[in-house]
Amino acid sequence: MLKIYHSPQTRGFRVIWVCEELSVPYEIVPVNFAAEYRSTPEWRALNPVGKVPVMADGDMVMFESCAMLQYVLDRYGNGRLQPARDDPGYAHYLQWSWFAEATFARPLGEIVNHRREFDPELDAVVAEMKGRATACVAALDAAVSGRPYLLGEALSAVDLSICYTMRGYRRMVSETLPAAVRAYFDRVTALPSYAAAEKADAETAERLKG
Ligand SMILES: N[C@@H](CCC(=O)N[C@@H](CS)C(=O)NCC(=O)O)C(=O)O
Repeated sequence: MLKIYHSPQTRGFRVIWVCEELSVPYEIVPVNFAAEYRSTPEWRALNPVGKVPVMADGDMVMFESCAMLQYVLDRYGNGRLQPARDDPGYAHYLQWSWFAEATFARPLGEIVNHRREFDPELDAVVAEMKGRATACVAALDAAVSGRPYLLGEALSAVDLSICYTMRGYRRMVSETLPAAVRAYFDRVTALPSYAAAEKADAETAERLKG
């Protein structure tokens, strides 16, 4: 069974959500997010840069959340939640898959990193990062205008990945979203798999407390 090494409220949520949507069985291994634990040789053996999440499938161990999504889709998805390679939507599937982490999540991650290192925070740095994230939301707003999902009529894994990042945007930058992206976010997070992933996330938090 897939093992997802996960700390609550972090990117492992993406993998849990996709497993829930595909009904792929998985087990969560709760991970203490404290920097001290993430710098131990034990954790670095699983994630050499000391971040979360990690996913294992038998002897295969990997880090990078969006790569995990692709692995789960390719290995267990039976063609669900992604267009076929010869589908005209495949190029945009790739584009938004990378965008979710490399472009949209990046400025949000920089805000978190900056706040961890600088007290008081430098307002100009945070404002710059918020501006970059907001430009991503504007791009998404245009992309989902007049269509239910990023690729058109069909839900795909990019919607889950992008909406995970959007949660961080709403928490860190603004709860208010432009109209089309707001409707899109509400639509995707109304999936039963989202509630199931939230439940799994909350249970992970409980297990770490106990
Ligand atoms: N690109 C990586 C980013 C991983 C990442 O930054 N994870 C955060 C939690 S969501 C983390 O571990 N942050 C701790 C740190 O950077 O020190 C991925 O998608 O897996």
